[in-house]
Amino acid sequence: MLKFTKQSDPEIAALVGEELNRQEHNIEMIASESTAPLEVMELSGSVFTNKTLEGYPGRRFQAGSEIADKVERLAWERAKELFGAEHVNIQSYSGSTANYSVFASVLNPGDKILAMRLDQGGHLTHGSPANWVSKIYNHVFYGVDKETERIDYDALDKLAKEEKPKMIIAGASSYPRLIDYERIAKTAEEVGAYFMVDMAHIAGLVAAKVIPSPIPYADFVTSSTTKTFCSARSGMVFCKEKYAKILDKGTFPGSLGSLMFHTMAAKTWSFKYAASQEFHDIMQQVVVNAQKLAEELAGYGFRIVSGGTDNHLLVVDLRGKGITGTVFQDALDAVGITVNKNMIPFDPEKPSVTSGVRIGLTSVTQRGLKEPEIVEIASIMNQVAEAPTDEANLAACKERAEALISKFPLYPAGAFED
Ligand code: DSN
Repeated sequence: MLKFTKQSDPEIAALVGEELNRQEHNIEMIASESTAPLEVMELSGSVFTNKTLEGYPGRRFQAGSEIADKVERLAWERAKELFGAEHVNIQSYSGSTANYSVFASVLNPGDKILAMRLDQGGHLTHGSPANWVSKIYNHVFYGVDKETERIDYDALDKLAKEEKPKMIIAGASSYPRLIDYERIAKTAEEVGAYFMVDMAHIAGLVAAKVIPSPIPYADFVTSSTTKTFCSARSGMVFCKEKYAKILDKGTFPGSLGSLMFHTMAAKTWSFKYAASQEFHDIMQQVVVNAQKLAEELAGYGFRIVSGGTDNHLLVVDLRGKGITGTVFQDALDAVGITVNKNMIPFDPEKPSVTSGVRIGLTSVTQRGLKEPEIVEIASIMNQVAEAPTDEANLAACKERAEALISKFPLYPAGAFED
């Protein structure tokens, strides 16, 4: 690995080695993470990084695009087939820019967007005051029902009828349940709003047909490609054919510049891989593992937000254990289990503290962990929660975590040897 960098810059090469070592020895459970297959790593580092291109196949602004054009066209065909979509644009650099390109395509400054509250599962780019979109558009927010902790569709519908937004956004960063796209699409149609779904977190599960797809219901579906989709750090947007031209124009030149063809090549590979039985089986096991972890943690007295999960993640309310999200996140980090603190719905704590953690199962499932290992992880987590500042306890938990994960290599042996 890094044959040339090791010679010219041992310092940065060493940091890459350290990060590989960290990932190899840690139980990575950040819900927005996955492990990029080696092919994604190869293609992301390929000579396509040298090519500057703008525009679309047959309509480029720079010469020398013949081969890149073939890549983009191949990606379109594979992506449309995989997701059953009428149109795709794969030029986004990330999930965030995928969202921006849809906004640039169909919205005007001052337009109203109805989206999910950030503190109940939504995303920064859907209208957080901290994100620049809040300076351009007006945002109103829906959330979850206090009892069920699931989206309150009646309240969403009522709000949409009062506020008459130009766009309704569904999709979230920490929502463990299926979303009723058909129902929100009906509301959007009734109020004359565009319906956009940000499926960044669940794109892999959707591609593998393990959970329902938003594509038949939404005008636009955006996504990053790193999370459950397990591909390059990049993005994509799907839409109905009737919006194809406007989306492409809103993407380039509307909101993006020259293309990142190295990650487009990697995504092209992933559109093929995601149709495989192997990928399907991994995605199915991701959900099984998430449900198993929820069940086991509940058995130890942790409260699982909404009572469980239908996807790759769970949100755990720690108040019953008398600890905050920050304390649990840091204690787990000390034993080699990586999660993030997370607001629970109607959280009494500040975002910098939180009452919960969000746990994702994608990376560990890719490494081959199944139910018996998930039972062990839940047991370690419980032991950590019982004495999160006791160094002897954390040392014992670290030993258990290392013993578990060392049996499941992150990458095949020798993958990064020169
Ligand atoms: N939205 C952030 C997350 O879910 O972790 C990054 O994608």
